[in-house]
Amino acid sequence: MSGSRTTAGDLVVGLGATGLSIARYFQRNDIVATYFDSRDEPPGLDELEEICPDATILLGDNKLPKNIKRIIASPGISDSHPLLETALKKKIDVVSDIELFAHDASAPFVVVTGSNGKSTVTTLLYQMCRADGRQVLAGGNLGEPALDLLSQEEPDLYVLELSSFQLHRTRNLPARVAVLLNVSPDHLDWHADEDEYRNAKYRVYRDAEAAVVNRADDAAVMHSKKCDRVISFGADVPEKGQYGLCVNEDKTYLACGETLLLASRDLAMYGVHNHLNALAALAAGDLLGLEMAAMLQVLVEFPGLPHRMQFVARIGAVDYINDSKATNVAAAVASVQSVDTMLVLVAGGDGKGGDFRDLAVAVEDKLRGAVLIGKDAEKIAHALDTVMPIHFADTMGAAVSMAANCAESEDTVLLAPACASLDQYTNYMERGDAFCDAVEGLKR
Ligand code: UMA
Ligand code: ADP
Repeated sequence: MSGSRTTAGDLVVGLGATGLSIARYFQRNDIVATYFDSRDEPPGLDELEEICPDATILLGDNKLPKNIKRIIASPGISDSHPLLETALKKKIDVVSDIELFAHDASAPFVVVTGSNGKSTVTTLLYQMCRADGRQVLAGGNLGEPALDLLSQEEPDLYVLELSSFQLHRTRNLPARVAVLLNVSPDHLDWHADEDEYRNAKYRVYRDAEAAVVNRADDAAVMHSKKCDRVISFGADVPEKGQYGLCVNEDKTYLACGETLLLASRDLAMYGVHNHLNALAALAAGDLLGLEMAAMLQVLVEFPGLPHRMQFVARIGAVDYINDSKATNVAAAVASVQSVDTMLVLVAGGDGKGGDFRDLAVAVEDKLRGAVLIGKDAEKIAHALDTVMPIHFADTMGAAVSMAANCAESEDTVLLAPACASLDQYTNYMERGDAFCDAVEGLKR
């Protein structure tokens, strides 16, 4: 089909996982594009040359090429990059890979977003769909880039995890169901301000048929009213047809209206925030018509994803928990609130412009001590403003041995960084693995 290749003036920005998925998508559709990355040696360069050997590739140059009509920008690069700034000033359309996905997907899709809990709920919903016998593919911000899903056999349903970066650049998103879990400040180093971040999240409801909404968030409730069907979830007692928590004879249950569904202690996942994640997944499954029994079975069996409240070891009557994926303040607050014992907190990294005061309030009555790592360690120490001991460590090995020395019998040592890992590690997984390895090292 090389005779019918079209050049529409597309510029693909970023040669990471997303950029390569766009290249494969364009190649499948016989579209010729120009490719750009601000780095001299971007990670996907060799693979791009294999996917489309004749593509024009521009590296490290911040100038916008001529005759560009549309930019498909990778999520990691913000609008403040000079090339994108120039393009936006010239009113050139800057879209995400999700815009292309939504345009081309012929099977229905569910989208899941929120500041925290996205990956957990996306995975729960994926497993619930499978348990109900549906053919389902999941991806997006978690796992496979969305456009790569389109090259596979068409499923009954796609489940996409979406970040604020992706939503910010998506105009049309006619989802079968849109799930917004929660919104708390994050990524303030990427978005122009907190309003832009919040609006990106609320955008998820704009063209959706049905919505799952956190009823504690008034703004989300207002935005969800655009959808034909709405089911809410929350930690309070639910009204008819809504999802929430009920206490019956001293036991807390996940419930739909007055119907008690499952005792919360029977959930395989740990932490109160995961009750909310389970309720949101049930509400989405309800809107999709999934069997309740199949969904509940998933909740009883799914232990949670690695690096999220992951129990590592019990050594000398101290529990060690890895919540490396707590990459912002609200997530770390949720982890701290899930621990009933006194704790030694291991935190720090790149704070992305976040404010650590809420973390200080959350740990106030249960902090045995803190070990701080990474770029924003001093900032966290300043916010904690505690009489309890605070240590600083250059490596995770040193941090874990300091934490072990500080902990007393029946305490918990919790890695809940409240920060991104990128100042010291390739990603949160590498940081979590370093924590687990250091804990294993304590046994020797
Ligand atoms: N970059 C440059 N110059 C460029 C383009 C990118 O320096 O010209 C840098 C970015 O600043 C960033 C890095 O390259 O530091 C990666 O950016 P990217 O947009 O190329 O990232 P991808 O490899 O395409 O991965 C992205 C998501 N990454 C981000 O949003 C930062 C992945 O989510 C996602 O899995 C993947 O697309 C597939 O959809 C990761 C993530 O950290 C897990 N997401 C954030 C989060 O969950 O908090 C939003
Ligand atoms: P995301 O994909 O949005 O980062 P994850 O499901 O990977 O979310 O969970 C990341 C971290 O966020 C967890 O380790 C936990 O600390 C916190 N978290 C998860 N769910 C919630 C929630 N519903 N509310 C607040 N914090 C949460």
